Amino acid sequence: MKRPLHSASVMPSRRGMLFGAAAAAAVPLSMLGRGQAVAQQDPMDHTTMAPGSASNHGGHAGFPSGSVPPGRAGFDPTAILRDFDKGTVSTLPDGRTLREWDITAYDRDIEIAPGVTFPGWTYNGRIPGPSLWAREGDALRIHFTNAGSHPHTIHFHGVHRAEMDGTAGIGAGSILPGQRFTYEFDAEPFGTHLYHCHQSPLAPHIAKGLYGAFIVEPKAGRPEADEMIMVMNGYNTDGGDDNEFYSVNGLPFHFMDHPVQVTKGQLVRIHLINILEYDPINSFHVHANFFHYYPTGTSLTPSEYTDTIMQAQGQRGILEMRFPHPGKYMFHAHKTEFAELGWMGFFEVSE
Ligand SMILES: [Cu+2]
Repeated sequence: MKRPLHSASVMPSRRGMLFGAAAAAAVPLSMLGRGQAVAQQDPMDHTTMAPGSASNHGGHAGFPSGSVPPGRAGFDPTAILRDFDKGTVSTLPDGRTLREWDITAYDRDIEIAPGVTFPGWTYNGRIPGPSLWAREGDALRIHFTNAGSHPHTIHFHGVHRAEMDGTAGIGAGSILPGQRFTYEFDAEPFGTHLYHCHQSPLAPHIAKGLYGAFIVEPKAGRPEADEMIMVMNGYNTDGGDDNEFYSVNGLPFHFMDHPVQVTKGQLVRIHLINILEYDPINSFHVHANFFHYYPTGTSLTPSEYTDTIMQAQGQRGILEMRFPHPGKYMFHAHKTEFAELGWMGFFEVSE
């Protein structure tokens, strides 16, 4: 949906700019750096960008690349891969495990790509927010503080009572700036889920960065594996109706510069979540390998053996694979445009 301040005459769409620039310069799309693909000046001040500051060193087999150092962004997608936050654990009088987390929403400017600062809305200062991990049947309490500039909520995917749904207008509803609320429910069903803000207008409240993974482990567990989380997202940096950058775990091109380290023959389990706004479909493709896919992670029996899957917004699932050979293998959105705007990376397999 176009917003009136961003009509095509004021703010050309990313696609228009990309193809216009490509035609004018008569160079392949894949050779364009992101600096050329993104507006230099944003009348809505959604993003500030120093002219010519986006790097384009094209160092990866002809693909444009250049990720921002995690130290400058303030969080590290590689650390997020294996950062399962199990909360503060105690035991209830009935013997059940209680897990508690503190989550604070606040506004934070994040350098998502070299020279590109995104005015994010975050849970705990990072995009995606913390990846909450629980075992099926655990009691959960999420102590939410809104320290941001707008009303927010936390809406969990899972089974719970209406007043714990984090939906504006139901139960506590919108949590206003300065207010707190504790969401309380049980971890069910097992699977790979997510949480996100559910305040209107919904698209920007999600797209600004208010989302994260919510993993519920089956009671009996799963086979031992190198387990990781990949949250697929996008960044609308010009205030239009599409995205200018795409990533896994928050920083475009990060896994090109910092390949995911895995061991030959070891079972790798990826919790893959699509929280992309403004584009209807995202996808995941791995090179030179196949994986078993468990949609939503709610079954212990895979539905498919493939090398490519797609997810609509809010969909997620578990991928399980073993790499039989050492070396570097790409993984990326099979939508080439998303890949070239940041959603690509490498697995690096060692003996
Ligand atoms: Cu919100």
